[in-house]
Amino acid sequence: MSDCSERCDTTLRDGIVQAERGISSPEGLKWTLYRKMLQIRRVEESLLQLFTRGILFGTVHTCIGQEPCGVGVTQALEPATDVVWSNHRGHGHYLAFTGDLQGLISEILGKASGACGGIGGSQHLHNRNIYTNGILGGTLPCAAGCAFAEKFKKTGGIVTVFFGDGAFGEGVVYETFNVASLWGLPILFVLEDNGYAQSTPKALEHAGEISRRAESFNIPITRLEADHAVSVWQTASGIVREIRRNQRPQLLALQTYRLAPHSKGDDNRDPQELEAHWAADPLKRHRQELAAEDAPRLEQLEQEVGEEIQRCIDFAINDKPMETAHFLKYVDQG
Ligand SMILES: Cc1ncc(C[n+]2csc(CCOP(=O)(O)OP(=O)(O)O)c2C)c(N)n1
Ligand SMILES: [Mg+2]
Repeated sequence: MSDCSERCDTTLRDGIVQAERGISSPEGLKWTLYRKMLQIRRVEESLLQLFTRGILFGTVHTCIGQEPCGVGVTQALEPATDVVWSNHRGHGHYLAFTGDLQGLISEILGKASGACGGIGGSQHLHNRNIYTNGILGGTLPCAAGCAFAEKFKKTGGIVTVFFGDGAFGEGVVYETFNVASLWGLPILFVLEDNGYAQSTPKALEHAGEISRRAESFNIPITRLEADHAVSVWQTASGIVREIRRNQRPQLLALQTYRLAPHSKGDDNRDPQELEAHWAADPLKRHRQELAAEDAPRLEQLEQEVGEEIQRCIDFAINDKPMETAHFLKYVDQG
């Protein structure tokens, strides 16, 4: 994978430079955040199309509608030193944090140029300081371990872990809250509460207000409607500063909504409910604000985003498939 990691690092640096450019002014930031959200939306729409065309296999969980969460929170982090853990719905977190478009698309298509050489796929993304895994709740203790390491090594880095409302059904979440609070770990728990775990509405699964459960572990909670990437960034920035300073965990509970099916075609939600949420699509709202500011700039941005994605898809489709030989060394040959 040496070629791949070289290329990924270059893309990662490009992503960081772009992010730094965007943050130089609040106005620039709004454009940067929109570019990231749009890139995520268009990539995931393309993935669904590739699946329909039989070019893409396996599972794909999109974050369509939830983009302000990953984009706003990761913009508040230090891309070089902080660590991110994400779950089965991790494409957006990965793209927003790394900017590694080619690595993501190739990875999901199972190609050698993927971030993990194509072997990890949609749910097992890794690039330097970001890790994703589909085991619900299982990422939280891993994130706590990383946070312990950052604290122990005095790197100044903090760890962010994204998880959904469904993960609150896993006991390991509470064990992690306990240890994180007891040991004073620099960790930001980000709950993306979209009201459903696959096809189960939250009210059928959880008693009480789930985010309040962190209170009994002495973990401060901030609740926010994640309908605008700028407000998510603003809130997350304040929390990140506090965690860096006092080396204590916090929970950011984001209210959000998944506009697309859980995975690909599996959706049993009320069509009227869906329609109402599509009307409040945070990407559309953000776009309207920018269109009023500078329509030609917006048009150019959208064209660039679309072309870049198409180039990466074409490259991935023509790339060689993942090479499995080097992984077989871990297989017991006896
Ligand atoms: C330990 C475990 N149990 C079951 C699953 C199957 N599963 C995948 S996603 C999901 C629902 C997740 O809901 P939530 O945490 O709210 O995240 P969302 O999909 O809404 O983003 C389930 C049950 C899993 N991946 N891991
Ligand atoms: Mg959920």
